[in-house]
Amino acid sequence: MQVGLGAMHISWQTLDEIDERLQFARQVGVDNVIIHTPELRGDGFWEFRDLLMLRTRVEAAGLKLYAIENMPRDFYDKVRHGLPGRDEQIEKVCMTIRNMGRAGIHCLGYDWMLVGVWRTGLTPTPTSRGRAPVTWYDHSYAENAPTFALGEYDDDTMWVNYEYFLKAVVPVAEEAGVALALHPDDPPVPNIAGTARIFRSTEALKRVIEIVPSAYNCLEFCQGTVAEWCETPEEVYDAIRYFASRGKIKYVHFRNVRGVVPSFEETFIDDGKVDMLEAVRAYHESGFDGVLIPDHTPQVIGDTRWGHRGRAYAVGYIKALIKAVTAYESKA
Ligand SMILES: [Mn+2]
Repeated sequence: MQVGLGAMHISWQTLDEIDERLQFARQVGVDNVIIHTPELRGDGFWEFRDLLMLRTRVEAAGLKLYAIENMPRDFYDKVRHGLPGRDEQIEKVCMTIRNMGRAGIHCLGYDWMLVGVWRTGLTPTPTSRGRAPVTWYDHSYAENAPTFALGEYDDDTMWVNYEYFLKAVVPVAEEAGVALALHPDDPPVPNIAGTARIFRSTEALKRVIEIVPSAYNCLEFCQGTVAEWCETPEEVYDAIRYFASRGKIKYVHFRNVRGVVPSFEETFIDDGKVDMLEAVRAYHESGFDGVLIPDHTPQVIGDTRWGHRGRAYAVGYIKALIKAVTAYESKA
């Protein structure tokens, strides 16, 4: 189990900033990074050479490029929407996967949310520690959202389109040696803007790994999202054990929340409903050997827009938890 840092949106135009963030990651003891939606060149897919350059850039900072998280939405919008042209897009997604494998990048995180991640506020709340601005979601504020531009999508349609995609790409991922890692729907409510959000329960994630049984059909386990749908912390630890013991968790968005859908807020890593020490213990005991990353963090005084201080706090906390659990184990 190692610590990583992610959510670094990069483009070829902002590489200077990226080098600084990579250096920062290394300074606070990070081993791996997950690059979020890199804006590389390429017509609907990523080129081998650009992927390789991305990897060597990360490695030059003393880090490993563990995964790329999220392709541009227009790489597979027709696939997610079930529209004509989806087969051509799937072929290009397969080219991206093959090029990643050739470039030595072995994990691709993705999601299946038609309207993306939603929050209804980024403010201090009555319960946020030190009145830190946190992101929160209260479904009552989202109920009047206008219907998605392409119309309504129900659960069955979403599942059919998803299965079509998964069955086409997993065999290619196996050949390429690139694990596909699905992020659950955040927030995990049944519907936003007329679009069903199918990955909103532990049962749904179990179905995902059963559709195409493969070591390369895996999860980007957003523990924060899982906690958003679990009434109790014990349900979170059980989900960790279920998926980690089956080798299905490639990496973890290791963050904490208060509340449960339809209303929750993000918290500092040590201030939410999940005991993160118990969570790390569950990963460790289940044989998890991937990466924990902080995902997003609350805003603290004097921080940068990207959140250097908040992220450093979370990374330090995660490193200490890993140390505590592994030291505890070796003495037991
Ligand atoms: Mn997440």
